[in-house]
Amino acid sequence: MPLYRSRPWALPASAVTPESLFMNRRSLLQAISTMPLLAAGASLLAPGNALAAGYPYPRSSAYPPERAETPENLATTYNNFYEFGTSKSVAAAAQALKPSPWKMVLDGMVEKPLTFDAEELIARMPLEERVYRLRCVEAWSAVIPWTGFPLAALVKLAQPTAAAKYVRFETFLDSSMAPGQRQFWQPWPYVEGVTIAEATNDLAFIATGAYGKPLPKQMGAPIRLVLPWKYGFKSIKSIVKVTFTDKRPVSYWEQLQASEYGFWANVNPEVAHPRWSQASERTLTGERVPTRLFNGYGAWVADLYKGLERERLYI
Ligand SMILES: Nc1nc2c(c(=O)[nH]1)N[C@H]1C(S)=C(S)[C@@H](COP(=O)(O)O)O[C@H]1N2
Ligand SMILES: [Mo]
Repeated sequence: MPLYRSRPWALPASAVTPESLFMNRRSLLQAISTMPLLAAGASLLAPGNALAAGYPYPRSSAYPPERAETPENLATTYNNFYEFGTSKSVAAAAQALKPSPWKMVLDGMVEKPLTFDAEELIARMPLEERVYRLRCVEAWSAVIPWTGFPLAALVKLAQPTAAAKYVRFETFLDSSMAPGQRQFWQPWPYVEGVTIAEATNDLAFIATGAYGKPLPKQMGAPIRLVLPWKYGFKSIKSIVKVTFTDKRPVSYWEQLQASEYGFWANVNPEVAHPRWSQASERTLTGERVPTRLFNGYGAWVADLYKGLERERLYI
């Protein structure tokens, strides 16, 4: 036993990490951290600024709205956002939401889980404007100009493995910010899900803005889903987590009342909700208009459901 051991922190020159190794480790760290998601220059922006960059974005003509756009003052004052209360007048309460910074996780059956801020993601995605009809299961409807990017682009970024069959989305969980989440009998956080085929359909959209501006808090800032052929509850707001999985996600509403709110929830005027007809809808400007199969988007999505006729596709 030596009387004197060299101090372990006094490293010999040979133990100093060679530059090449250091560089490798750094690129590895970059690969597993958020760096690849940063668009050039995005890191120089103060938090929050990137969310507002570049508006307004070019409007796509591929999705004709066919109905008059809902005035902004109506679409931003008549909302469902149960995290902030069960009334339609949640806009004021929702101002407690803090959309920046906004940490997000992409995980589950993917090549490599990713963590990033919503701003980094948005700065990297191909933003465009799309005017979509929105049909709530409660039989009211709106026509909203969203800004965002195809959900397919997020799926591509995630690189799901062949085993993944569904995409599961989760809203934030923070009852200090969202008083609705103090209702312990409700199954928080809000969860939604779609199949990979639905997620990669052209219509499936991730919205980061509305009415030519970043999303107002009550519409699900800073990032939400928009699935215009499904009842509105599928269009989950304020997403913090996207998980690829082989298990069909059970949504917030399905947990509360599976007989009334199922996994598929495709709009169909001929399949009544257990408690009311779905034949027509009331627009936010007060007109009564007929409801259409797939909310009028059958040309895009009807093929998704071939061979699935035995499923409860319209609840
Ligand atoms: N996290 C979360 N997402 C949600 C909801 C909600 O309560 N919480 N409500 C849903 C319902 S029922 C509808 S109709 C739409 C309403 O979107 P809007 O308020 O932007 O029109 O958001 C959906 N997304
Ligand atoms: Mo809804």
